Amino acid sequence: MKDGGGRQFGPLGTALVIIPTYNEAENIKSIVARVRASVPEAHVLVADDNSPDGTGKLADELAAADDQVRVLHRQGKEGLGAAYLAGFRWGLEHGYGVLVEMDADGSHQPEELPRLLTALKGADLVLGSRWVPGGRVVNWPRSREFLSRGGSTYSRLLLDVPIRDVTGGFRAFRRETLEGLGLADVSSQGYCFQVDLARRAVKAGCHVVEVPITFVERELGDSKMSRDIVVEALWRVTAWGVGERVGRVIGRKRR
Ligand SMILES: Nc1nc2c(ncn2[C@@H]2O[C@H](COP(=O)(O)OP(=O)(O)O)[C@@H](O)[C@H]2O)c(=O)[nH]1
Ligand SMILES: [Mg+2]
Repeated sequence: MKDGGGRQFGPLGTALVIIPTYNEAENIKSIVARVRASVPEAHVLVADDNSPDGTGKLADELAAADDQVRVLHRQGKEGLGAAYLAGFRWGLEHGYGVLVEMDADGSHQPEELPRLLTALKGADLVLGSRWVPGGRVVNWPRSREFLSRGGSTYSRLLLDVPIRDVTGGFRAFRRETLEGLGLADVSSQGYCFQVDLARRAVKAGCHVVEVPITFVERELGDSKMSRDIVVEALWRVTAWGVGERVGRVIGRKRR
């Protein structure tokens, strides 16, 4: 497998599409095939947490048949954040110029990847966004939409990040952007992992661009969303927001 060659996307270098999986046996083959068809130059890294349903083995079969597909086997379920961090580390070590986050369940449509990658030519970080004009969700229950919109609004206001879809997970980073985010001390896991990276990028002065996407609710397999993930996001976002405000007030008094 060639690394960092950078053909279609020119100076940015080769893109690595990282797909975290936990029990996605019904989805993994079609999603990888769709990525390979949509962006043939890009490489794929499946980051599997030892899925009991054999997703990792199916991914190995794909990798055996295709030089541009690799699998990162992890010991057990440690959450989305940890899987992405391991995937980023692997991608940076192997010289990729662009690192992409994408779900395995078809919610993020691989056919929209070229638009994200094109936008990255003029940005440090591109976010696939459900909540900008032109963005939408298909087949989502009202409760999920309410939670997602509410979570984004709460994070945007509390953390002062000018982003409409802060919790989304369909994203393209330049390698330099990721290198500047201090990934070594990221410990957030679920949705707040995405909020954490977005707020770090804004703080680092990155040019963040939102590109409208159509998010399609999964048809196969089960969501790993849980109460714990929502609770973790709520308390962490609140703690970050309060911490920053207190820090600013103390800084002002000292001056
Ligand atoms: N490696 C890994 N992947 C995970 C974990 N939790 C979720 N995922 C994957 O992350 C993506 C998004 O999760 P999903 O359950 O669809 O969440 P939802 O879209 O918010 O309902 C999917 O590809 C999952 O298989 C985990 O603990 N480890
Ligand atoms: Mg999903």
